[in-house]
Amino acid sequence: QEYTGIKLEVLEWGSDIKDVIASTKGLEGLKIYMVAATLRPETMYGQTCCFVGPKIDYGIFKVNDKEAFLCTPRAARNMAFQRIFSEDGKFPQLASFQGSALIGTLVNAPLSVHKDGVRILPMETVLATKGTGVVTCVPSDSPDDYATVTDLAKKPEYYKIQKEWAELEIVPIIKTPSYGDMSAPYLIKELKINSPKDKDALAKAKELAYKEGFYQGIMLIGDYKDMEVQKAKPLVREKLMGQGLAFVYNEPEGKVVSRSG
Ligand code: ZZB
Repeated sequence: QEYTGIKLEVLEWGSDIKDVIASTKGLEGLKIYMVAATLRPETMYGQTCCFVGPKIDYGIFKVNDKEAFLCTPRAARNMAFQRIFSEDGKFPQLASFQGSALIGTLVNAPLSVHKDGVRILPMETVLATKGTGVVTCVPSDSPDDYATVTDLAKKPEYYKIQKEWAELEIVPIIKTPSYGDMSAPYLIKELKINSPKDKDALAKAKELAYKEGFYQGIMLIGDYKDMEVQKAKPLVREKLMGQGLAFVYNEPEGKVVSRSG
């Protein structure tokens, strides 16, 4: 599986992790990025938050003299063998913690309409065995993301978050003939999905949204407005790569675990 790694720079650490970061040696002078793995770079305009699995282990890994990446150790290891880190096969770990510690951290989401940044929020269904363990949230076009932000906004105390973190405006990114200009909320309603735990229905919604978005979608925003998604997708990816905010990340064969299976 070929993903695009999206670099979300940390702007402000959440209260639970601030002290850990302050006392961690080796971070001085490094920009730290949460790295999200996506198959849909063209949807980055619609990012409203970024998810981590609260019980998953994460680390900060030194990439080179300027940058460090925050992701699962498994992803850092894979990246180190894809010439993403300065020394082949090496991925020096500077810190480690669980995802729950990151909740409330503010990050810059490249291309997002939310220019002041978006918050790190918990998603129970994030898989440690896929991508980077960091999932950027696009509720207009990802049914899983829409179901999760809806649930988070309903129970902010339970999730120990501020309600408004889960309620950033959802803007239309892609227009499709069958599902209108926001496929995810449309499909969630159509398939009567009530919870982020509704696994089978969400897997179906995801597949439908993928197909319709890719084959029939038209961009509604950004540099490639009015262009077909099929054409815009590689252009958005190249634009982000040109800005140093994205890179190609390959998931090794045989280790891909899909959420539906
Ligand atoms: C942004 C985005 C916008 C995504 C969208 C999807 C959609 P797949 O096909 O199963 O490989 N993802 C990435 N890593 C994980 C993880 N560790 N655990 C759970 N989910 C993860 O799925 C790849 C997609 O699953 C990625 O692309 C990411 O969400 C999420 F509008 O990034 B995506 C219809 C889907 N729309």
